[in-house]
Order: sequence, then structure tokens, then C-alpha cells
Amino acid sequence: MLPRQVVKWILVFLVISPSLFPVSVSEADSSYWSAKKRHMKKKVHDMFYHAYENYLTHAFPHDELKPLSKSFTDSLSELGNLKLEHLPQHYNGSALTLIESMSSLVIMGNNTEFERAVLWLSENLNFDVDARINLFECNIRVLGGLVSAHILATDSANRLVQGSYKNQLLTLAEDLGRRFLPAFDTPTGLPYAWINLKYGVMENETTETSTSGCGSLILEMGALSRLTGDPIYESAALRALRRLWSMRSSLNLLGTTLDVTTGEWIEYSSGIGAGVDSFYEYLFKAHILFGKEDFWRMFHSAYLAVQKYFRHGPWYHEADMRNGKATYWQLTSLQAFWPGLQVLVGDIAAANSSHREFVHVWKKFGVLPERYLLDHLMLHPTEKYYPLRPELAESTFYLYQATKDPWYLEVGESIVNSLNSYTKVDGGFASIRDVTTMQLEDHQHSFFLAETCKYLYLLFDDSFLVDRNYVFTTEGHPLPVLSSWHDRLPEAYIPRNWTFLPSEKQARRASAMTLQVCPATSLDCRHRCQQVKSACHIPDARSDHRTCIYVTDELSNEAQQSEGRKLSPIIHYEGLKVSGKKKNLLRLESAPHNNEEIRVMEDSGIHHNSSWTAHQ
Ligand code: DMJ
Repeated sequence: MLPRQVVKWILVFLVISPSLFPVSVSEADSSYWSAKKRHMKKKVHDMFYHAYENYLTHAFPHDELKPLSKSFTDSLSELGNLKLEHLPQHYNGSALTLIESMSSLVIMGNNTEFERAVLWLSENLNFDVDARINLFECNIRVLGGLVSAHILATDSANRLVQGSYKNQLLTLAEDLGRRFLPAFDTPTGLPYAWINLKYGVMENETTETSTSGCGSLILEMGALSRLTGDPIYESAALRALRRLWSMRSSLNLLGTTLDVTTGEWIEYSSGIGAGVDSFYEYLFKAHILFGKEDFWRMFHSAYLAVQKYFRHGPWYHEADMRNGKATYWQLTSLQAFWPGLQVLVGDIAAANSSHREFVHVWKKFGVLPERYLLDHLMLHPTEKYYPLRPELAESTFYLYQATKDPWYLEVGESIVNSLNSYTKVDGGFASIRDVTTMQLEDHQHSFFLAETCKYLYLLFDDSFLVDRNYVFTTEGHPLPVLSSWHDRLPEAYIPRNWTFLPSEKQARRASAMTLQVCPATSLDCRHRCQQVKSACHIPDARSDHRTCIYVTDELSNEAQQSEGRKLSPIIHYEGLKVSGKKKNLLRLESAPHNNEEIRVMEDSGIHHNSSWTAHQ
């Protein structure tokens, strides 16, 4: 037994040691997370290659891998033609998964394989096939994949060494873009959802399409126009987008499906998920990519309407565009992209609270079910599947970029672990048919390589993004933010120094959007925050939705003095029992780490950490 005096001194030492050696504690902390990131990056790298190599072995050049039977599916054309009636006899698909993998290969630093893919596609890809394809899917996956890969093949990084690249991917993209154009030949300019690559719009083609189907073509088609110098693609996409926007209700809400010939709504109920999601995403991203004020105005009104009519605490239900009344109370897996978009906008508090609800559902089931009935707290009877979707990983990546809170790394780790335990099979990664039984389905979607693996990789290793600014398309393909692509960037949008705003103590990153979106945002919240209001954040009026806590002076001081990681995220605070006078209703948001200061904000406040700049 140690003498009591010695025990006492050991205890005293343990209590005061953190203040004696603060640096070593935080160093230990940061080396822990660095090691964790390296380990996780390797795990994601291995996942990607397991999926990719199995695709090459068992499915290439067909579209997608069937990992259980180790065979293939030509999903791009099968979507529009389940009986495969019109496909040429020796049709080999469009190498969809290879196209979708190219930007991920670059992000993971594999230029050799990227070059191999570029050369193969240059020599073999051909769109002159009698196949009815979905315009939206083909646009985001194939056109987006090709345009992004062309940019990566020709930027200043000199990734291709064989010298045989003569813009073949751009030529292919342009050929595909031309094949899209007949779809826009409607009385409204709204495109048909389906088009035959060889023959254009087919006889008796359905005139029904979705909001995302005609409202999210602008990034890829706009980029194609900028690269080729031919405005026709961008004009077609823009005309459709404007027409769609003109169909909004007086509440600035849109429906989910519509008729392209009459320009009338078919389904008046909509939300932020299936059939609509990327419409919102593209309004905002188009503003970043092309600098047009119009996109911003549309996005701003649309975003406000979403927050006002769809949001219920951290959840988003559907509502009727005509009167804003709630229709369906459902959480869908696709909605999980929304917090990521909110990070780009700078609405971090709202992003954080929704994101953790999705994480909660992910943890409850092991993955995110396609549809969960919020009003009954149960799974949708038929939509119990999880097809390896990327949206939660995507939002986790954005939130980590904005906050650097290691909690998001832990979320990423649990996503990776779930994917490996439930979906990894010998022949690749299989979708889940039913999240209650974890029964698998014989399909590895191409977005698993284009998005799921990419966002997880970027979460743990973002070196690809250092000193570069990209907008990721809805399919995860990077497009660079170039000032030469900006039509107009008014003075008011440009901070004096592109990336940093001076602050008394420390330069704080601020996005160009910050200045425009939220001019009243406080950048220094160390001493009891001033009112922080965002132009695009509608406060949730119901007090029972709030995730706030009452903070006493003592706790507030403690929060400001403590090491950020332990106290910063809202979630960590929720378990605390705070006693004392209810002085200020405060909310802790964002996640300072190491020496960054804690930000304490009023409810409904937002903080911007994201930044984007235009390269010359
Ligand atoms: C992807 O193809 C795109 O992200 C699209 O916008 C909707 N979601 C799927 C993957 O879930």
C-alpha cells in the first residue's frame, strides 16, 4: 500500500497536470485524430478498390456490377427499357462505373489508373446506341463524369503522361450533350425525362417528369458550354430552369412532378428528397460556379420556403405547394444531403441538428433506410432498402470541413464500419434489400464509387482540396470554381481578401457567401453573442423544437475556457444538467478544436466556416 501522503500527491498531480502540460495534452489529442484519419483513409481506399477491381473483373465494360452473382447489369439503358428490346445484340453497356470512378481515382491519387480509363473511354465509348435513357441520370452520371474527368485531365496538375490526350472526353461529352438537345424541344422548354440516344424523343413518350429531372441539368450542361464555347447546352438547361421556377406557387414552393408539354403540375406535394433534392442543390451551386445573381435569388427564396414550410425541428416533412400544409411525414435517405447543402450556405446550426437525426436513424438500423415514417416512428412497409447511398457521408464530410469537430470523424468511422460489415461481399459491395434483415440485393450502384467512397475518403483526407476550390455535382464529380466562368461577380460579393476576414484576435475564415447571405453574422462570439440572424434561416418558432440549453454565467465562462472538443458540440451539451438562473438562452454550435475559440450563439444563429474562392 502506498502511504496516504503519496496517494494524495499523486491525486493532486493528476488534477493539475492538464494545466501544467496543456500542449502535450492537445498534441496527444491531435496525434490521436491524425492517426485515426490515416487509418480510416486506408480503410476507405481499400473499400473503393474492392468495389472497383470487382467491377473491372466481372462487369466492365458494362454499366454496373452485380456483386453477388459476379456479373453485370447495363443499368443506364435498362432503366428505360427493362426488356432490353431495342438494345443492339452485342451491346456492352457504357462503362458507367468506370466513368463514375474517374474523379475518385484522381482524388485518391491514382493518376495511372485515371489515365488508363481516359484512354480506354477515348477509344471505345460510343453513344450512338438505340437506347432509351433517363436524361437526369445520364446527365449527372455520364455527362458530369466526362466533363469533370476532362477538366482533371487538362488542369495544371499534369496527371496524364502519355501525351495522347487530345480532348477526347470533351468530344464525347459534346456528342452526348447534342443527343440531349431534342429532349428540350417542347412547347415549354422543359425537357422530356426520357430520350433515345440514337433517335431522340420516342413516339408516345411520357410527358411526365420531375422537378429535379428538369431543374438540375445546369451544372453539367453549363460546364459543357463553357468548355466548348457553344452556349446551346447552357441555354437549354437555363431555359428549363427558368420555366420551372416560373411554375412556383405564391409560397415559393414547387411540386414534385409535372407535364413538360403543358407546364402543369401533376404532383403538388413536395419536400427536399426524391424528385426534388438536386433542384435546390443546383440553384445554389450554379450561383457559386457561374456567379449569376439570378441563381442566388431563386435559391434564396426557395430555401426560405423550405425552412418555413417543410421544416419541423430537425426534420423536413413534405407539404402541398399551394397552401404549405404538411402532407407526408417521412424521413427519406435522399434528404440526408440537405445538411451538406446547408453547410455551403452557411446555415451550420440547422445542418448540425438535422444531420444528427439522420445519424441517429443510421445507428438505429445500421444503415439509412430509404423511407422512415416520422408520424408512426416506423419503417415504410415497402421501402426498407439501402442501396449504398452517399448522402449521409456527404453531409458528414461537409460538416467536418466546416467545423473540424472530430465527432464527424467518428460518424464517418461508423458509416465505414457498417458498410464493411453489412454490405461487403466477395464480389464487391451489395445493396441492402431490407434493413431489418440485412438481406442483400445483387447490385453495386455506380454512385457508390462516385460518391459514397469519395466523400468518406475526403472526410479523412482532404489533401485534394487544399488550395483548390471545387463545386461537387450532385453525383460527386468536382468542377473547379473559375473566375473565367463567372458571368458577373459584383464588388459587393467579394471580400477584400478572398478567404479571410480580419478579426481582432485571429483571422477567421469566411466565405464570399457569408458577406452576401448573412451580413449580420457575428464573427466574434467569445463574449456573449450578439444577435446573429441569417437572411436564409427561418427560426423555428415552436419552443419544443429547440435544442437549446439554458446557460449560466459559470457554464458560459467554463465553456469559453475549456478545451473546445469536450464542450463544443451541441450534442455533448445536451446531457449536461445545468442549474442556476436561466439567464441566457444560448446554443453552442460549430466545433472548435485545439486552440480555436468556442463560439456561443443565440438560437437561430448561424456561423460560416466554409469558404470558396475563384481561381484565376
Ligand atoms: C445520386 O445519383 C445523386 O446524388 C442524385 O442526386 C440522387 N442520389 C443518388 C444517390 O443516392
